[in-house]
Amino acid sequence: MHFSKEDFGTDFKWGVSTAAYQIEGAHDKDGKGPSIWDSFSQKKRKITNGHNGNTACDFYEHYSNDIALINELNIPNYRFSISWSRILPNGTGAINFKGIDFYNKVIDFCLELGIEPWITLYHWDLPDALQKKGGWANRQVINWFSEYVHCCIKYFGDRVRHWMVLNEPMVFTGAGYFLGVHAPGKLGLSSFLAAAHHAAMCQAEGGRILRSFQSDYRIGTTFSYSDIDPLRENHEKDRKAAIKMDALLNRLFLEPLLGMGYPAKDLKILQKIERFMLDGDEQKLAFEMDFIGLQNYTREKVCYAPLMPFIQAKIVKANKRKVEHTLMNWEVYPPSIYKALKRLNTYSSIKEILVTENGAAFADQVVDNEVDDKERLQYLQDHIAQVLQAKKEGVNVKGYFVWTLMDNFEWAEGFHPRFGLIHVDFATQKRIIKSSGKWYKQLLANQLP
Ligand code: IFM
Repeated sequence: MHFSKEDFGTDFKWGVSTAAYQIEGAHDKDGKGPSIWDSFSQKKRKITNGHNGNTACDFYEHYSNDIALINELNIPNYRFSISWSRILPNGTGAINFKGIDFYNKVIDFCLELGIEPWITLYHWDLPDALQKKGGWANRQVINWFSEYVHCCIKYFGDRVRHWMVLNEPMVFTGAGYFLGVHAPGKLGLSSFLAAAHHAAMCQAEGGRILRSFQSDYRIGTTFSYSDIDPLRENHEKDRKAAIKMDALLNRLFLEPLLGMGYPAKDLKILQKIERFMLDGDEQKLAFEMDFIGLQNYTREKVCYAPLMPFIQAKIVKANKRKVEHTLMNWEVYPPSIYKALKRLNTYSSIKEILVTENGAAFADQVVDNEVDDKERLQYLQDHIAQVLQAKKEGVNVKGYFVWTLMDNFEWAEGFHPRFGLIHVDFATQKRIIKSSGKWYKQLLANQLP
C-alpha cells in the first residue's frame, strides 16, 4: 500500500456511511410509523433467513456509543439517513416530535465530538402509509417528498450543512418496483417507469428546496455506479448489451439530473417513460448539484440475452465467471472505482465527486474477541489506492466514505453479509472494532507504518 492521508489533500472528506433502516431498530418505538421495509420484511420468504430490521443494531438506543466509536476511529464525517416515517409517521401531516428529538440528539452529539453530520434524505424506507397510495409510482410523491424535505430542513437545517437527496434511485426503483425483490415488492415495467420518473423528479426537486433555504448548503445525491463491460470483448452483441445495461444502471438517473434527459437512445424501452411525463418535467428533472455521490462496489460483465424482456442483456454473476468475489457475489475488481471516477469526470456539468459508499462483505470470524478481516482491509486499501490514482490524473474527487460503520441489516440478504468496520453481535449488541476499522483509524490519524 503506497499512500497516506496527506496524499489526498487537506480538503478531502473522509467518512463512513450508514442508513436508518439498516441500523436503527426501534421499528415501532416512540411514535414511529411503519415503513415499506417494516412491512416487506414481515412477508414470507422475502428476506434470507426471515430476518428483519426490527432491532438491527439498535442504534436508536446505542447512538451515543456508536458515534463515540466513530470518534474513536478518527472519522471526521458521518453520513446517515433520516427515517421518513419516524418523523412523519403517516408520510405527511402530523409530526412525531420524539423522532425529531432522536435525530437532533444524533446531530448534536456528532457536532459535540467534532464530527460533521451528512444527511441522506431518502435511503429506501418510504412510509408505508404512502405506499398504500401507490408510493413512488404515484406522482403525488413529489408533493409528499417536498413536505418531508421541508420538515427535515426546518428541524435539522440550522446545524446540518451537507445533504444528499436520494440513495441509489436505480436500486430502490429497480429492485423495489420492477424485480419485486426489495420493498415494496412490486413487479413490472409500468410501476418501474412511473417510480423511476417520480424519483428522478424528487431528486432534482429536493435539491431545489434545499438550495432555496440556504445558499451555502452543500447539496448532492448518490448513485450506484459500476464499470460495465461486455462479457466477450470482441462480441458485437455483448458490446451492445453492455451499452444498454450501462444506460439502465448507470445513466438513467444521472443524465436527466445533468439536463441531458433520459438515455432512451441507448435503451429504447425508456421511451415509454414519456407516458408519465407532464409538460415542463424535462426541465424540472435538472438541478445543479454541488457534488455527485459515487457508490461503487464491483464491476459488471454483461452478455447478450435474447430472451431477457425489454433489454436483451443480462449480468453474468461473479461465481459463474469464477472470479474472486465477496459474500454478495460481487467481483472484487478495484479498477472499477477508478474507471467509474474517470467516466463521471467526463461529464463537464459534474462539479465534484465524492465516493459516498465503498466496501465489502466477507465471512468474518470472531477469535478471542478480535476480528482480523484481512480481505476487507485489502479491499479498502486497493480501492482507496485507485481513488488516489484517479485523483492524481485530475479527477475532481473530494471524498471517500466507507460502507459501513458496523455490520447491519443488508436488505433482502438479512444479517448474513457483514460490511462493517465494526463487528456487531446482534444478540448482545456487543461491538468489536475489526482490523479494517483499526487500519482506517490509523490512516485517518496519519499514523500508518
Ligand atoms: O447496504 C447497501 C446500502 O444500503 C446501499 N448501497 C449498497 C450497500 C451494500 O449493498
